[in-house]
Amino acid sequence: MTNHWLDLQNAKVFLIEGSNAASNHSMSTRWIDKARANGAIVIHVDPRFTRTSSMADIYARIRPGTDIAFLNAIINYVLQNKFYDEAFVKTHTNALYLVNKDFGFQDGLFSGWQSDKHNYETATWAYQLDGAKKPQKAASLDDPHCVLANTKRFYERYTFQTAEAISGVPAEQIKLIADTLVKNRPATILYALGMTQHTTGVQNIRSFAILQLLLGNIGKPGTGINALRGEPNVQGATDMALLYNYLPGYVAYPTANEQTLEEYAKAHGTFRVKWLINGLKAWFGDNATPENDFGLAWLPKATAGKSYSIFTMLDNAQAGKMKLLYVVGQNVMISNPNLNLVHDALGKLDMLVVQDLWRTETACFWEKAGTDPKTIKTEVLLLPVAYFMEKEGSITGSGRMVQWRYKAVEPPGQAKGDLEVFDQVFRRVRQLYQNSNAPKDEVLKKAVWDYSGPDGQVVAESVLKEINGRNWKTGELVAGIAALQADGSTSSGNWIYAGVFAGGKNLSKRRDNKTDPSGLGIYPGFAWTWPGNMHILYNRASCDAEGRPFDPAHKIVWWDEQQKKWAGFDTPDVPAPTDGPDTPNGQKPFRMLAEGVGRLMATPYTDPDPKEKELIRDASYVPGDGPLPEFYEPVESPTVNALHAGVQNNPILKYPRLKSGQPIGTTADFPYVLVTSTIAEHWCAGSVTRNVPWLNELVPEPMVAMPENLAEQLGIRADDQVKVWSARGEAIVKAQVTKRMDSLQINGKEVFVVWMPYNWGFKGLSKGASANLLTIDAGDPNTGCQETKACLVNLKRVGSTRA
Ligand SMILES: Nc1nc2c(c(=O)[nH]1)N[C@H]1C(S)=C(S)[C@@H](COP(=O)(O)OP(=O)(O)OC[C@H]3O[C@@H](n4cnc5c(=O)[nH]c(N)nc54)[C@H](O)[C@@H]3O)O[C@H]1N2
Ligand SMILES: Nc1nc2c(c(=O)[nH]1)N[C@H]1C(S)=C(S)[C@@H](COP(=O)(O)OP(=O)(O)OC[C@H]3O[C@@H](n4cnc5c(=O)[nH]c(N)nc54)[C@H](O)[C@@H]3O)O[C@H]1N2
Ligand SMILES: [Mo]
Repeated sequence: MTNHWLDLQNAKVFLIEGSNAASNHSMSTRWIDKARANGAIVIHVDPRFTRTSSMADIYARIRPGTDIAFLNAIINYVLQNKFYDEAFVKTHTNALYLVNKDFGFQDGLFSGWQSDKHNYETATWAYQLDGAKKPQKAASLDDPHCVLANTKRFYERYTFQTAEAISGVPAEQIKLIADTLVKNRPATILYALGMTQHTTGVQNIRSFAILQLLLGNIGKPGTGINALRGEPNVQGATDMALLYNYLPGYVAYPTANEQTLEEYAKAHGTFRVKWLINGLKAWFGDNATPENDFGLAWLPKATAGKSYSIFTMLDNAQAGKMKLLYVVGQNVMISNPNLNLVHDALGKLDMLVVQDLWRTETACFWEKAGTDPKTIKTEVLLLPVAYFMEKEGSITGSGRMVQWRYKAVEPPGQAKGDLEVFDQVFRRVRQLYQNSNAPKDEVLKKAVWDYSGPDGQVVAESVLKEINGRNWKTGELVAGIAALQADGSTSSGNWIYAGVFAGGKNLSKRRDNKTDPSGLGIYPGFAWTWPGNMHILYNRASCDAEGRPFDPAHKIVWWDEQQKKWAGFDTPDVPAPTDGPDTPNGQKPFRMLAEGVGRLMATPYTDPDPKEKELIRDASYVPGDGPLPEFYEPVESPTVNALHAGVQNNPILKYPRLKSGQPIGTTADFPYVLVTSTIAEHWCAGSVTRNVPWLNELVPEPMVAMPENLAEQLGIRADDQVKVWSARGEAIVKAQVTKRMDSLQINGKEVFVVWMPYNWGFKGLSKGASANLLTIDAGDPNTGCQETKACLVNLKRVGSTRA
């Protein structure tokens, strides 16, 4: 989230798109309801009418995978009619920056397309630079080469009528939604999996960014782009480098081209190298010195441009190239798409280690129906672990708030907390390698590993202390990011968490829910929010160029002329608190981008470091599939791309990845669109909830939901047994015939969408067919996020469950 949960109460409009917040983030409704009581308007865009739709003033039914067409029509309307916030756009975005004159877009492809390599050369997307390698700016927004002009030209094709033909949302309704957003500010956007689980997932979110930047809806109370995160600690997990291409704190993972700190700085900038040095110091301690580049050589290096996502792992397992897979808290035999292939891959491993609470479908993959366990050579080890109330530690929620949780009960039997398991595994592995001289094993020998208290038990807080960081000479815990140095005198396991343990106090334990000086829901003494206890990111953008709040009645930060520093109810999001609006640092509301302003076009730019000859201060990354979001059909689609039939799907996508096991179905055999998701009554893979009898009573089995008109066509009645099959697998489940689903008119043809929950499998108290037997394992080419919100299936009645 750019903003945070309590801030939802400050919005005048909610655009909830690709999220069933009322079911899956039910706490959000407390703050949405508070805003509604003050007259806020709720817009919900979803292929299904859900509990969230029932709280909406405007519900728009959309075809899965077509949000870019829908959003681009709104953006086009804003641009054509100059409904954008001109002061905000000129000061806080790259609208005035001049773009390379060779930039263009034609027939579905941006300039720089390399058909042999299947990707883009991005030079033509770049800014025009001056002699000091700084971007050149136009005198006015009318300059035909500025970002805003390029953006406007790109969006012209997206009329309300075009968007209706692609998405199924009626043109008048798109206009109504656009007008509602234009006339009522601030507006906030809430999104989740309906937007991300697509082969255009990153560009879906880019559309949100462009819309909110144009409307001036960033950095202020009641605004923002708010990802409602999933698993309780998934925000914390991604902060701590669960993502394969990052070290903790979203610091680019070093590749084999970056063997030294200098090479790393050349590629990623001196800004990021500082965080890397503090990380290395935290991980390797006294072994990390300036002379040995703080032990950078000991970190395993990635191959540049290679994906290390779960798909790569499973593809490697499938090809027999992976020996051991260690699965912690994930039930891949339920939650990954194309499950028949996953099953095949697990059976080709030498060993599978599962660290879980239960004997899950993954731990028991050899029990799947139709499998002869004798043909599987994989040895499986199950390590039983404690559940959340049986251990202590921190949880970071969607609003980046870190909260401490305490242990309530002892774990049963031999189960141990994950931290304790990792501690024991690490110590034993290190023991095994103590006599090795191989360079690749240095990482094991040189790592700092001491998380034990006096009694030898691991102490969770000692991990949080390492994450916070220390002054390496005095041993004192650092007070915040500003204290971190690039010379090895400080450490921090994750720079964005520096300050969580300021003054030796675990601030994530704080619980002051009374003190809110802003009156806007910012409680600085409740827990601790990264970075630096900042609740609203980009909050510098809530002020004009001079540092005065655009909306004095809802101010959160400002430039204090008397004190000569940035001040406020929230921690100001500025590079340096004493660098005023008359300095370059005072005009960088988006300081994590090399140019410091919000990007309407995402152009490649590296910022030269004035202090370091030949090095850059910062490099910013661009999505591989374009500087602006273009609509492409899902891999399996019920229609042709209405904008450019020659480029049907995301052009940089490489799918299928394997020679077999990844077939692509077409409408001739699979006429219906399947969307999958979770339900309020079960949790994800269902490993936990399908073992709770009360929840099984609420929703005892999986189903396929379909509209009444489709059920009638196929002769299906409610509760009939229905076979659902795709190019990859089949499932037999109960029919749910419902008015909540409906068909859509797409490119002049009727298209039917059906839905299945993905929470079932063959273990647990409630068993049922897995939806992921049907889904496709194509992923967004930038992130690898699976396209489990759109694939093609067929349906047939196979029997009745009625007496
Ligand atoms: N009770 C409960 N709560 C949960 C979970 C749970 O299992 N149970 N899971 C947690 C986890 S891990 C996560 S990630 C979150 C998920 O939270 P959500 O993202 O809300 O979950 P979904 O229901 O998968 O997807 C949201 C909506 O997107 C819609 N959708 C599908 N395709 C599209 C599309 O192309 N465009 C648009 N506009 N909408 C689309 C779906 O119909 C669905 O209603 O919930 C978390 N909360
Ligand atoms: N078709 C389709 N597939 C999807 C999705 C979809 O919308 N559609 N959503 C996707 C999303 S967003 C997600 S997050 C995934 C979720 O998929 P998974 O992560 O596979 O599912 P979970 O059920 O949340 O949890 C996995 C396991 O963690 C175990 N567990 C719980 N607590 C602990 C603990 O403290 N320690 C350890 N070691 N284990 C623990 C549980 O017993 C469970 O077996 O599914 C994805 N798959
Ligand atoms: Mo999730």
